[in-house]
Amino acid sequence: MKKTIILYCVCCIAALYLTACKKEAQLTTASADKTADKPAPARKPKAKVINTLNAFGWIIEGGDVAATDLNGNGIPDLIYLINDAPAGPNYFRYYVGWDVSETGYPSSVTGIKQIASNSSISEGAGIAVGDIDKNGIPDLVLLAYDAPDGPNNFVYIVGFNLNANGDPAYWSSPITVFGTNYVAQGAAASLADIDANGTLDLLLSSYHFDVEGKFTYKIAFNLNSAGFSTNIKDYGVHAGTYLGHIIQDIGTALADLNGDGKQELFIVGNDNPPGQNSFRVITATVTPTGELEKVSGFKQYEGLGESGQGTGVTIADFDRDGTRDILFLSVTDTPAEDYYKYYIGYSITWNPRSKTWEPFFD
Ligand SMILES: [Ca+2]
Ligand SMILES: [Ca+2]
Ligand SMILES: [Ca+2]
Ligand SMILES: [Ca+2]
Repeated sequence: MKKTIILYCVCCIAALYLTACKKEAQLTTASADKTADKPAPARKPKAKVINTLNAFGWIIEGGDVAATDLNGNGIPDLIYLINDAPAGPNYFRYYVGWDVSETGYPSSVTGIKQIASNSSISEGAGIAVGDIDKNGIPDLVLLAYDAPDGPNNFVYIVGFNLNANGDPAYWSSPITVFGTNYVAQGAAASLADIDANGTLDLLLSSYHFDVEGKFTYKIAFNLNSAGFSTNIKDYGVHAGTYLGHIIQDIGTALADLNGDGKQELFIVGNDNPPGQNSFRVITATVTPTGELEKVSGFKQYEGLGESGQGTGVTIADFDRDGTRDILFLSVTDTPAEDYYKYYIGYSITWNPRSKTWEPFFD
């Protein structure tokens, strides 16, 4: 009898506890509903639109694109870059497209700007924008991967304090960082505060060109106001980052997509077999010490053209609905002229089934 009473009491307590939990759960649901009650961003149907702009290059080895807001009106502007690599000295050539539409086409463009890329046998180029010297005005990193026989180097320059036209107040000296491999096809640069200490870090990467192509990278932590770092870490070849073995250039983008203080990384390769190209995309998360975790397999997206000599990727809220969107760009070679070709995927979201970050295409 005593046992039954005790058991009864235990059951009562358990039932009371469960009821309390239920109430708690209901409260949580109610407050979650309140958040969900906010009007959802209107997602207008948007077709995938392929934009084409002249790339103003002839023998291109690498290209990229960066979204920023140079004229300060809240509408993303794009900076388009190629590394023109004839025999002899190579040149960066870039221009700005102001105030792009929801599908990425600029309302107007600047003239072309040209500056030495401090390399002569380039394989790949990258662009990144961020406020390195912390004065509230965006700064520009232009990267070339110099790949002569023997040791290869990342060589970059920083244009500090861009005006609305995309011209910097001054350029840094060329900054050289030993390369990550000797047989590169493609390189990329991205800026973010990877170790979350309030100072920007520069991710420099290249793609190791062999049958088991691999992504290799370094991080230049905490760039100073002259644009260089005294703490560069080499992460070598990263296993599980095979994108293909006919990759022509790569692009990278960093953004903290889930708000946990760690940067998500997009690695985009332009796979260039005979015939139609494709974008191949791996996503990962970069830990504050610079290691990659949650590295996905590659997902293939529609390519642009049959000969991509440059690849770019950049993240911004292009349709201004409060979600981040991603732009994939190829610098496409034709016998006559070279073009930037690109499109946007919207509202980057975590796909728990494929364990990768993915945009939507309506
Ligand atoms: Ca703008
Ligand atoms: Ca600045
Ligand atoms: Ca930092
Ligand atoms: Ca958006």
